[in-house]
Amino acid sequence: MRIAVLGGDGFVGWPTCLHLSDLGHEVHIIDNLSRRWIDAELGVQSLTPMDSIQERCRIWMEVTGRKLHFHLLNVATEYERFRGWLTEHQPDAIIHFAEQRAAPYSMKTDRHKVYTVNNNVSATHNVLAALVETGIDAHLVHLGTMGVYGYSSIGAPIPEGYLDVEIDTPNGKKEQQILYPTRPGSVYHMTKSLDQILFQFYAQNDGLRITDLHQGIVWGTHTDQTKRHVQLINRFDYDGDYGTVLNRFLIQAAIDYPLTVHGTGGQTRAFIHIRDSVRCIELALGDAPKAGERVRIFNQMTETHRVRDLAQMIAAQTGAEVAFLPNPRKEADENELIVKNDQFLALGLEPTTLAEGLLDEIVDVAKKYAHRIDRKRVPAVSAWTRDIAARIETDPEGKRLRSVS
Ligand code: USQ
Repeated sequence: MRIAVLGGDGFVGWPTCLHLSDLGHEVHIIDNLSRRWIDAELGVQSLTPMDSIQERCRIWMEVTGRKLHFHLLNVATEYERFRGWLTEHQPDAIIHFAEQRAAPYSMKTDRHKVYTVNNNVSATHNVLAALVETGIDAHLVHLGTMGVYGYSSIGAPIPEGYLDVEIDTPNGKKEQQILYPTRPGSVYHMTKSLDQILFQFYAQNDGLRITDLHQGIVWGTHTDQTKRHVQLINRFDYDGDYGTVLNRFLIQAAIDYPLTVHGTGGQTRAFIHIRDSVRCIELALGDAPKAGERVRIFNQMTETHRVRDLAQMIAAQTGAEVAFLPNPRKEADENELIVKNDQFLALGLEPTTLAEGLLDEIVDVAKKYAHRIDRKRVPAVSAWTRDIAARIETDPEGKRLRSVS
């Protein structure tokens, strides 16, 4: 297949490109390199040293003999260029990662909220409008999030996208399936909720073939392909805005930094290893809906864990300290989470779980590159509201309290 990967330079985008190229697909990376610009804006860098996208593609060619095509293009702001690109290249599938993906970044300031909404919603809508206009029947696979469902404890498993409801009508009860009601917990998660409505409309109105992957928190860094050469290494975020919880705890343990649990750590979340993430995308590509069918929604996760259990498990393994900090986010202190993921299991996904020794691999990567970590960038300091901002802990190590005399 000829596959366009929008956002193919990012944390999941890059390993996905390598995985699909390895399977023999013709892969085109479309990216505006915004994630690299955000690093510059925030003054942080990936824990792992990343080469330029052109250099990464050159190395992949050298190692495998396979070409990765790179196109510098902003899908959110360069609609006509993107439409022209589609007409010229006629992809069979499009994988859409081209969205700002960090909840804390999206809540930093009003400017970050506006950027996240404009970028994410425009990118998605531009892809949909361009597919209709060009008449290209590509399967669109979108990286959505488990966070669209919200985190209230309902005591029932979260279905894969659609909820069975009974509606009272004058002729008795009528059964229907509706999109699971969204309850986003950040501006970022809200944009993915808006995406769902855009997909529903274009699948119904224009027969676009769309799959939406409701992905959990990705952990890990290496895949079989990124390990093939040191310059193919994936990015690894540890900072308070882009680092995600499990990867953050592991690097914190590696550099002897207290594990930064927000609140009581009673938040239960869904997780998936990066290797499974790229495999799921392969499986979703092979299971495209037909024109006229509703959007296919998969829950792309393999297990659920409570944040404090993760911290305690890592502390027990590594001897790290656990710090319970005021939560910079507005979220439930404690929640239960049961999630259905039957569709990927039925397609042959064999989940990689936390139990499989891969935690050590991440601690080893973190130790190897520990000299690249700026400890001041570890605390999460983006607050969800003004009131919360007033009580954020910016110094979990307690350095400012240390006597210098
Ligand atoms: N948390 C801590 N300590 C930390 C960092 C996070 O206790 O140092 C807590 C947060 O308060 C939250 C939970 O861990 O309750 C998860 O936070 P996260 O930063 O790991 O994940 P999140 O902000 O939800 O976002 C990440 C990705 C996003 C993806 C989402 C999947 O950045 O792109 O959509 O995971 S999900 O969470 O299932 O919606």
